Amino acid sequence: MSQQTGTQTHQHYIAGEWTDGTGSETFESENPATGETLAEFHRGTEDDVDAALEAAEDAFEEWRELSYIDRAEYLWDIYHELRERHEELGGIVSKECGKEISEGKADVTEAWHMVEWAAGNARHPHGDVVPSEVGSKDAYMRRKPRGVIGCITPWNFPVAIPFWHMAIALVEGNTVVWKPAEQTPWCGQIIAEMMEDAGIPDGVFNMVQGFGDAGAAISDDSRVDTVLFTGSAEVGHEIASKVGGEPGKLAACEMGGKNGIVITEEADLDIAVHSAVMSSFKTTGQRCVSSERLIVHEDIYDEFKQRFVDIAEDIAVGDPLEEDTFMGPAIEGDHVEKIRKHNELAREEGANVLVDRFELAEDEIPDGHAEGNWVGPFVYEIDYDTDLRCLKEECFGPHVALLEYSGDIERALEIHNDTPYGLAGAVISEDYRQINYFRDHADIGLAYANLPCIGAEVQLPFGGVKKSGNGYPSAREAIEAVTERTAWTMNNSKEIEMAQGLSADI
Ligand code: UN1
Repeated sequence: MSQQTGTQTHQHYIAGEWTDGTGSETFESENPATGETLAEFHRGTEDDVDAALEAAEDAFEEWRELSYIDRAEYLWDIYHELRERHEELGGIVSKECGKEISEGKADVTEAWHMVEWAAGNARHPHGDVVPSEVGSKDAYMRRKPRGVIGCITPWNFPVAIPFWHMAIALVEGNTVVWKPAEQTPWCGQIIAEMMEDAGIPDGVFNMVQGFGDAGAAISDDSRVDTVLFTGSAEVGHEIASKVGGEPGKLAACEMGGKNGIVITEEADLDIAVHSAVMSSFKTTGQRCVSSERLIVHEDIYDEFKQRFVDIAEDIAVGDPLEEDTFMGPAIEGDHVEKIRKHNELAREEGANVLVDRFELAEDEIPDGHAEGNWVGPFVYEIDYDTDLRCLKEECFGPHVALLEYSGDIERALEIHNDTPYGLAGAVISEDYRQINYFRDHADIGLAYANLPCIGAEVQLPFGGVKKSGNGYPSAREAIEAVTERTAWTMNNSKEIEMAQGLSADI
């Protein structure tokens, strides 16, 4: 499938075959900037998931016997295809999920970075040689695949995040059953075609298109050894708690955030404003690492506020396929309503609203895009109080609070850490002591200094603490979630000698 999606109803990919599945329902992918239908898909059922899991189980024994390097060969084909089709795929990402075009392309770039990392890692050591107390013993930590990995991915990085999960799972010798987000099935279709074109053996990779019920059928099934989930906190916590009750099964979930940027009295204001704008409004605030709280020292508060507000008033919201657009639309109508509710909540809790472009003016909406899910920046200031819900609940939109603080970096960190989440954050300061204090005390998984809090690279761990995370489903740390460790100890002597001075006499 290329730029033209055609009229057929697209299928699931199970056991190396394209199939309509067992259900009678279909669903559509829509361009969030125009409301236009992009393509139609069969909606997966529990029976379809069942067939996919059976195929993945059957394929596991042969796949695990291949060498790491042979498994990685399949992924290298995909790496080249992602690079060759960069422009085209970037455009499809932008069309299907509304991200502006440079972000659409960056999504594809991040995908090939992940594939490159996972396939390249096949040639790296996969265990440890460990000293033994006993001279005649060899001790090692060795890894082996866990089995069937269930992958459930979000719409906002519809190409990169599936590869975060699946590239590592596959190279490590597991088989996969994947459900793409229901908002971005077209990207799912293209990835499944790539897996097929790369010649990945039947059943090693399976894709079922569909909604939460298909996702739950994957995560609830006892044939799944690990669930990798990236998405909302609500679903992630449900998966983590259910799976946690099943011995031997693992879940690694990365969820949202209520991310904050601390801007101290020692900040370079150009960097502060630039970082805050990028973090709050890129992807229309719909990254799990987007910032919704700017915690600014009183000495520079007024100047920062003026400069930030001026940009928020002006920032280009529009057609994601136009180069000079900064923010595309929200993903869907329901999400626009959710953002509206968050804006209202802030007002109810006493916000002084500085910018309200929630309803774009008619002349701001590009021609032919009246049906798009448009929202613009909403910026407010509010006196910090630990009881305010608007400072604790994630909006996942261009909705940002300015919080003025007085005192030292310790005070800024008290405010910064006062959310149930802990994914990403940044400190803007020219004072290394403040920077290092933030690094050591911010309750988050991804911390930045003098940078936006978005844009992590795949060779770093990506995950959070508190309500944001439960293990790492992505990037290099995903290896822990998709492999078992074997402590392997071997005797080189004809005698048995035990560690801990344990007597071997019988
Ligand atoms: C997400 O926010 O949902 O760090 C993923 C970043 C990207 C990934 C974001 N590499 O901004």
